[in-house]
Amino acid sequence: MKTLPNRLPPQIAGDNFAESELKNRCLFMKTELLAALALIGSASLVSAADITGKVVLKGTPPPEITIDMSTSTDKTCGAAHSTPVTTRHYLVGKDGGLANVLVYVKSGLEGKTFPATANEPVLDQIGCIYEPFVMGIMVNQKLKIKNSDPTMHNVHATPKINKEFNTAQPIKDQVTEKSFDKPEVPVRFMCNVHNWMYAYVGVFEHPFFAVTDKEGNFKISGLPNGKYTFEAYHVKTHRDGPGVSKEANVSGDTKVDFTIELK
Ligand SMILES: [Cu+2]
Repeated sequence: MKTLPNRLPPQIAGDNFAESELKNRCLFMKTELLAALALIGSASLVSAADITGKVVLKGTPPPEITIDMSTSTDKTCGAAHSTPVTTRHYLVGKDGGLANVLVYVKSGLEGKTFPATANEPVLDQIGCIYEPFVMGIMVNQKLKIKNSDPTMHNVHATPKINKEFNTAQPIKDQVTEKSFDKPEVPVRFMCNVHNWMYAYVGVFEHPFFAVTDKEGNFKISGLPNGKYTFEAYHVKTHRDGPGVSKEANVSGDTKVDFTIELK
């Protein structure tokens, strides 16, 4: 940057303005440059990788069970569906891809802390079914539990590590906010009014988790490079046990696939 000769006094007001304006602009450019350099520096220090993969089910799962809502005294549930509703134990897509599997970093992040993200995911009750069936949240992240039905639900979380709660939601569009302060995979949700209603929520100390889609695919974004153990947990297969784990050295975007075998 060329400095302005300041030994010569400005002759007119216009010159004076031009000089200070130029100084300001130079200062601004310098600040911008420093900010850009800082960004480049931090990006190279905490390079973040996307972990993608597929969870495949090996073996033939038992058929789903039809949920007969007509047995309930609550007729609003059955009326909400025009086709039979079944359990969602094993949703298998193309090439054996298994849906509703919680995939997450099980170890490798020790000593690091991650504050709960500000977004508030929704666990909905619609047509007397929890939606989604499986989801993940962070420790202390606010979870919105919603009743979209014109009937009463009784949201009952039955964790083993976290604090149990049991909340009636008698009004349509009622929302109750809850959170869990300890990691737990999974926290089971049921409804004390409709005995077929279940949902499973994984609670994690970090944001590196995902739930497989209907083709069994998942994506975990923004994981710093490092050595990790990943876990794929499926409610019906793994129940109270651990899921399937896999170690991976992450250096940039990495593919991690899992096979869950029925015994
Ligand atoms: Cu219910």
